[in-house]
Amino acid sequence: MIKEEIIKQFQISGELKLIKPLPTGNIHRTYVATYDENGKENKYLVQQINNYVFKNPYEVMDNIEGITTHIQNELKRQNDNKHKVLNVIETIDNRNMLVCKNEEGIEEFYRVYNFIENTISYNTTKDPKIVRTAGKAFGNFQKLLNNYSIETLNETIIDFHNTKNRLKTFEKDIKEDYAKRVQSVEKEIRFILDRKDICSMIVDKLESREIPYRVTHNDTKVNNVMFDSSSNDFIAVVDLDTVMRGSGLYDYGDGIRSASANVFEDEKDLDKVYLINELFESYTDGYLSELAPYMNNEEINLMGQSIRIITLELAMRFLNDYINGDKYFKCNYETHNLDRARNQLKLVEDIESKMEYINSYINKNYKKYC
Ligand code: GN1
Ligand code: MG
Repeated sequence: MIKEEIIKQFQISGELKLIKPLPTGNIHRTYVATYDENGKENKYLVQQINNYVFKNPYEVMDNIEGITTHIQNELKRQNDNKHKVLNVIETIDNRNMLVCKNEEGIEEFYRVYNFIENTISYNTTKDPKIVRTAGKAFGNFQKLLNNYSIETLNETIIDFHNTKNRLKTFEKDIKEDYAKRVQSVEKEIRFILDRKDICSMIVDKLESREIPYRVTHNDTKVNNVMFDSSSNDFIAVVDLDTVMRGSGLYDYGDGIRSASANVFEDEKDLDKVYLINELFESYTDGYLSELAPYMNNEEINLMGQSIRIITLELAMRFLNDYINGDKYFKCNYETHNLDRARNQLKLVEDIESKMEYINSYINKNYKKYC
């Protein structure tokens, strides 16, 4: 549990009433702090940044400050009062995060955001309207950042969505077999290695500039969109840690992967794991309704494959972490990462069986918005 002294280092007025852990995400420790300010209840999101994953939290916060300020200005310029952006609450000495040492003398990093009121987020939803809105929210996010100076962004996790590089690491870690688990997952490894050729598809086109670098969110799960709790319109895109430069295709593919899967990514009953076509259509429609005019043909052509590639990438990351002895993702039980990997591989199979339909829907829909 987080200590009160830590939260009190931030510029928050009122009296601290309650701190509750928020069991969300696979990476950071998150808490909600409730304050009372002259009878009004205000909530804040307090997070301990995982500095095993984010080696340089200063650079993470730099990126976040840059893009939240940019979005704030864009919304103002467009007289948009409906949409919002996360707001970084500074420490009492005006820094964007608190750096302190724990009892063992190890550095820890904390940050606080305002809790956006009257909003709701969905861990899973099967409502096509909500899924369409999520697609719209992430398309809009890229649109708002279309003229951002990409070169100012730090690469906070090197080669984060570089599937080609992820494959290299995977092959190296299989050889090393640190946790002596390789033998038990040979079938899963084979499935991935049989698809080596698709790992470089997006990365190569980025490098040759056939598709553009964009400001990308890099974690476009539906639960990273805040919705208005009464109208269900999108209000803001959150979880900005992995905002970097990259291909918008990974964002689109990851959105479909998470928003249109029938079950959550650690469901063990693989018969339940597949893409719901209607939700794929809704998300795609929402996304293209915002971004289609800004996309080039090469990007459109790769949209379908991007769903397959990002799902394979995540399966590879889960399996790689299992092989390494579960160092990266938070696990609730011993085979958690393996179950996640098997689930995502099943999803890859389902996506592959629907590729023709997926591509034809994207093409048809793209024309509607151009
Ligand atoms: C991690 O913790 P969360 O949900 O924000 C991961 C994503 C994965 C996701 C899978 C920094 O995101 O890349 O897609 O788990 N984030 C990082 O659930 O590795
Ligand atoms: Mg995230």
